Amino acid sequence: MDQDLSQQLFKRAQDVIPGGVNSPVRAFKNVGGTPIFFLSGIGPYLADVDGNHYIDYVASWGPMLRGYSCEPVVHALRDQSIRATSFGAPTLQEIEMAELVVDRVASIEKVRMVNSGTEATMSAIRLARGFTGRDRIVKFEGCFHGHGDSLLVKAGSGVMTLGLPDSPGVPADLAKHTLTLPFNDCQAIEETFASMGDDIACVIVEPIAGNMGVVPPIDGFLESLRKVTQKHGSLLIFDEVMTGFRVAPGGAQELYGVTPDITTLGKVIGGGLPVGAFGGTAEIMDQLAPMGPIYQSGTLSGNPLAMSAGLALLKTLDDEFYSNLEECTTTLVEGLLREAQATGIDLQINSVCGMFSLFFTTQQDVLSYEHVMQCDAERYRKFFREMLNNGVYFAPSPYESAFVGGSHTSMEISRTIEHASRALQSLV
Ligand code: KE4
Repeated sequence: MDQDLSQQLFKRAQDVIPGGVNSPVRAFKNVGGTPIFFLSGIGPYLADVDGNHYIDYVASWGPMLRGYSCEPVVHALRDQSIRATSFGAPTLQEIEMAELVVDRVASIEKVRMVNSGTEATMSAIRLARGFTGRDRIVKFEGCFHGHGDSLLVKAGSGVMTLGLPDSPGVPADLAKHTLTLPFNDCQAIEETFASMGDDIACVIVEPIAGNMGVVPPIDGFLESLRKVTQKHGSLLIFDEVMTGFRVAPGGAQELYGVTPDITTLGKVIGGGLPVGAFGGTAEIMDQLAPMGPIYQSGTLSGNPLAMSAGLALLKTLDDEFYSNLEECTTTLVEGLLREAQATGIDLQINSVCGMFSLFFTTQQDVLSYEHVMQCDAERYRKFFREMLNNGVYFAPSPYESAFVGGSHTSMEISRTIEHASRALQSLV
């Protein structure tokens, strides 16, 4: 596969952009080789600057739920852009977006728009700390919530020890307020809350982990988070930046029937433009300025272009969309597992509607960060490279989710399975 121009552009990019990319995971560090520079996309297909074409399963890390150049989104952007791209003042589209979010996500009575998932989770943490008057927060190993300082924290030496910075530049004095517990470990959460629950402002969790690959919650895990936070007056934050509007109309909270106090959203709600959001009960959300004392702001928050694109996409997501997405995801996953079995390759796949991950492992279940770390990342890298060379673009990291969208048809699914068969054989 010719990558000459991508290689030239990557070299040029590194002269003026740190690492040549505006977000680390794009640099292909986890899979080796040169990142692909893309030129255009249509439906489930991407074209790169060297003229190569790919069936895409990255979906820009989730936003492209209906594929690229989705007509309603393109038309909405065209119509809005000739009116104005930003006012820094209220618009009708912001109300329509808020009303749609409130309508679809049962736990949200009021919602505030921001410009990224990081802003959403950072703001939600501040809101929870301000609302409860507490500093301590709980997150989980393997879950990612963007690059806010309080969330770039790793577990201390023991399960209930204070957090340590997971990046230079994060003050130890801040990191110490963040506890990092094992995902899917009900006992750890119960013990932690028994010991210090009344000091904990909130628990933030990806209800379906998508940043260590897809790791769904085990039965009772989300319920245990809801129970202990309710008992100790802490808030439960579901980070649905990735799962929101993807795994079900009302997100993972609808799928699992557990109601958080605050929900963070992003990716899909912007239709490919920079958007994040956080919402919850009116009692909590009204603590935000200008209603309440907790400050949060943003020049381009609720930007009319992003609202128009997001609304255009979200309005296309009806029941038929989700049943097709579920069916498409299942067909692909079953096909990949069938080919792995036929090839004798040990492969597990975790999947939920619209998202899945491949784990090369002999383990039966991959249900924790520890399980993920025991998987064969090198095999993933070889599989990724083989698929890429055959025109199928999976996430350039074994610790990310792959995304099926509304524009993938049985043709792309069967072609992907065919290429996977050859890629898996190359691993034997
Ligand atoms: P952004 O700030 O990247 O918009 O959102 C941060 C974020 C928050 N919460 C969850 C569950 C997320 O998955 C993310 C961002 N996801 C990563 C990859 N899974 C975005 C890709 C990147 O970092 O470039």
